Parts: sequence; structure tokens; C-alpha cells
Amino acid sequence: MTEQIQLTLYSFRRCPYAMRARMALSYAKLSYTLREVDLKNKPEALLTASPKGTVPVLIVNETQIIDESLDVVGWVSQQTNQPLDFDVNKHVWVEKLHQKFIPTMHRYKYPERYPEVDQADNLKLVNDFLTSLDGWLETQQKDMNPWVEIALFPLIRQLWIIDDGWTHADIPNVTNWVEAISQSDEFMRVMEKHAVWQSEATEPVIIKF
Ligand SMILES: N[C@@H](CCC(=O)N[C@@H](CS)C(=O)NCC(=O)O)C(=O)O
Repeated sequence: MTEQIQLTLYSFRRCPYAMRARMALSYAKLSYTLREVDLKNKPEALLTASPKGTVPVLIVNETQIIDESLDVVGWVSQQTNQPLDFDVNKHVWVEKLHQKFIPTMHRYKYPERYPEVDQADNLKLVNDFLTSLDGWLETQQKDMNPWVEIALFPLIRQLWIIDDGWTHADIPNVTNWVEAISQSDEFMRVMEKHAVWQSEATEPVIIKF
């Protein structure tokens, strides 16, 4: 049944929100046409589909447009035999991620944009969040909802790829979780590089499962 659905994804390889979409499609084994976007030179077709011009944007059967990453995750889940039975936007850890972690992580990642922020205080907020997440992950073990995992992982991973000798609190569960997913074949494939798409004249890239 799912074979008949035609999917096109506008994405940007390093964008954590776009990673959510690619991870969800990969987990669901839904094949799709990938349009890797140059965010500094966005294709007209992306802006026509979604004028706000962010990625990811998933186009279903050339008509339905889903332009928020968590909505993509929710939609993809519905195509599987493990559909979400709640709104992933409202999951307690997804809410905490957006309200607490992402703003502090941004201030940590781009200190030059936030000269007024005391980085020691900010780093403490980041580490407090991670310590708390670590405790929660310990209770999840293998029972973690895969869609919640996909919603959380790419954003948390961002800290692991900041190359500044970041020393974090003692968070073995978060560390093992980030490292296991990062090193998985599935995630490596999600992170493969593809040529930028500009228009219908560009050779299509099909991600097949
Ligand atoms: N709330 C959006 C956020 C997506 C987002 O901010 N994506 C960034 C890239 S990581 C983007 O497309 N920015 C537009 C730009 O850089 O012009 C979602 O979850 O899909």
C-alpha cells in the first residue's frame, strides 16, 4: 500500500530538523525523492510549496505539504504499524527540548550572538537539562518510543559535534545513546552527502529502502 505514496523531501544535510524527517522516513523504510537545498539559494519550488522557506518540507503525492519537522515525524509514523497515538509536539521531553534545551544550546553554540549571556551560567543550564534527560533515558532502556527518539536525537547530537572541548556532566545514558545512534549504519546513511537540487532540470536523487 505504502509503495503507491509519492514522497519528495526538501532537506539540508546538516539541519537537525531535516534530520528528523530523514530519520523518520528511514525508520519507516519509506522511499523518497530527496531535494538537497542550498539554504542561501533556495529553489523556487521550495518557496512555492512553503513560503516560509525552512527545511524539512515533505510533499506527499504532489499535493499535501508538511513543513514542520515534528509534523513530518507524526505523519510518517501514521504510515507504519507503530503509529504515534499522541501528538509528538506535546511529548513532555519534546516540549522540554524546545523550551529549555534548544535556546540554551544555541547560546552555547553561538556565544558571539549573545554577548550578554554569562556562558558559565548557560553551560550549567545545558548540563542540568542533560542530567535530567540522562535520568529519564535510564528509565526508558529499550522501550523508548522510536518517534520521540527521532524528535530528540538530532538536536541533542548538536552538542557532540561542537568541536570546542566541551566537557559535560556525568551523563552515561545520554552519551551511550548519542554514540550508538551516531555510529549506526542507518544514521550514517541518513547523513550521506547528495548533490544540491535546484530545479526540475536537476538529476533526481532517490533514497530507496
Ligand atoms: N520549526 C521548523 C524549523 C526548521 C528550521 O529552522 N530549519 C532551518 C535549517 S536547520 C531552516 O530551514 N532555516 C531557513 C534558512 O536558513 O533560511 C521545523 O521544525 O521544521
